[in-house]
Amino acid sequence: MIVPAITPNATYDFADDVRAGLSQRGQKELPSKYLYDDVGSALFEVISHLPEYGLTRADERLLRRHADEIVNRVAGPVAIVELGSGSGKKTRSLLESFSRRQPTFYYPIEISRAALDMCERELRDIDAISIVGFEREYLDGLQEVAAYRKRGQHLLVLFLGSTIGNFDRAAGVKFLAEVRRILEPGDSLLLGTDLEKSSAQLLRAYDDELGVTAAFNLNLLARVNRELDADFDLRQFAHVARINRETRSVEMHLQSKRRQSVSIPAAEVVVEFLEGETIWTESSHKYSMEEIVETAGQAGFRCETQWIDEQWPFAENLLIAE
Ligand code: AVI
Repeated sequence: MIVPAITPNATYDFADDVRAGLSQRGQKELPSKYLYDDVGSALFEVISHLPEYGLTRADERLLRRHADEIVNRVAGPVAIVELGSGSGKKTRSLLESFSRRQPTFYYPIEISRAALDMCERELRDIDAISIVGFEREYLDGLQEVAAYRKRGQHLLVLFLGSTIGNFDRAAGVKFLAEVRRILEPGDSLLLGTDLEKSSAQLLRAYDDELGVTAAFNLNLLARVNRELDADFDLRQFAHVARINRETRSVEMHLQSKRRQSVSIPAAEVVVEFLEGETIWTESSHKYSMEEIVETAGQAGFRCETQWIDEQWPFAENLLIAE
């Protein structure tokens, strides 16, 4: 069953963020959340099928293999809230297992309307699962769901696909602590985290041969053109993936191929680029197993179980709110 999605109540200001990120001194940057408009979400879906990018498939394999065990470890009755559902495909096996136990509400929370639509289409055939989508920022959506929880009902929050890796480590702990504040003791959080791996493997994953990740990254400039009337010449920027050893992350940048100036009328700014200068668009932090336990503890969770994929270093972590 699908209940119509709840539409946005928060307007985050794309123009302000673009102006601030591109006019700051030093490293220019654009927030990675803006990678996911309709085109970006569709390109990310393609990335998840690329042979070089094993992350999403590892996440799906773990959820498929351990779905029943996860359900058994989560006390019921339970409502499931997913922060950033994407297409919803990887959540299917878990929802099917829950639906065998009892009728369950599933609340996907997404800032992308297109992703929410895709998710609802993908999962609507599962019996005994009622889907209510929220077009919201993660914490706003979680707060709303938590406010309406029924007495005696537990929440299981899903934060899969290593989206936590797109926060820097301190911001990751802060975000988990905010999730914890909204939850009650005994609620759970299933956290998917990509684990450390070789630089060569990471560079292949974030700079694939077909150029899909390059298109995903460059679409951010195309989005600024579409939505803010800018005149970025996409052919004059190149996608670059870099390893940052200090932060144990892989970074995506857009590098200016020449000295150029770009006008962004709706953000009331003209931006000057030097040849070789970059816009930092995303970091994907990689975790160690011990670090996840520690991070969970700092945020007010106990790590109950960790499952690891054998083909692509990735961990599914079941955390319990203390
Ligand atoms: C969504 N997120 C976890 C992806 C990642 O691996 O950091 C986004 C992505 N960026 C480039 N490829 C995939």
